[in-house]
Amino acid sequence: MKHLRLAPVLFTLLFSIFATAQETHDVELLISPVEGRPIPEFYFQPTGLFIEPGSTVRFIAETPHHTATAYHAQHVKAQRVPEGTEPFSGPIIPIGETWEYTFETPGVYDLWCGPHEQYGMAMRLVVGEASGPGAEPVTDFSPEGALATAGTVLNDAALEPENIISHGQVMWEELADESKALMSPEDVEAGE
Ligand SMILES: [Cu+2]
Repeated sequence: MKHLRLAPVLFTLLFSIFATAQETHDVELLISPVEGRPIPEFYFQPTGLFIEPGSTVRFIAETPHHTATAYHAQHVKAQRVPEGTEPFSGPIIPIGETWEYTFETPGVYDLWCGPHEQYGMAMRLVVGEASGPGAEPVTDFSPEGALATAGTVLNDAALEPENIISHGQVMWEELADESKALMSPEDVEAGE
């Protein structure tokens, strides 16, 4: 009889462990107009997200024509995902649809949106721990690095891996306006 009484407790415990590891997190792909500026903001929401290894992220195209693409050497970009991971990229997601990816290898993953990188559409996932090349600041703001405003977004203090870990997620609004200001690679290199 003793064993039978323990069974529900064990079941609950195992279920909660399983549920934690297999969690799915939503990230919205957004465009918002900015007052007094001809070009809107393009961003991932949340812009920083902590997940456990084995978790899935569902990218939701609330607005049209976005991708979620890894900063990977095979994409002719600075490597900003853990070494040994595949050069993953979603398709251009039609509005109202989703694309999912499961993150197995621990480390920092920086992602960009194919059509909107130069407008600052980049995000950071911390999978389990703050390790790998994505944990280092962006130093290349050229098209082969994290292009211009995408680089300044990723370098924002709110997106520091340890900050993402301690808060769980970081919203676009938490980033400094200066990090989101549209810049050319030359502007960034000149420190403007
Ligand atoms: Cu986009």
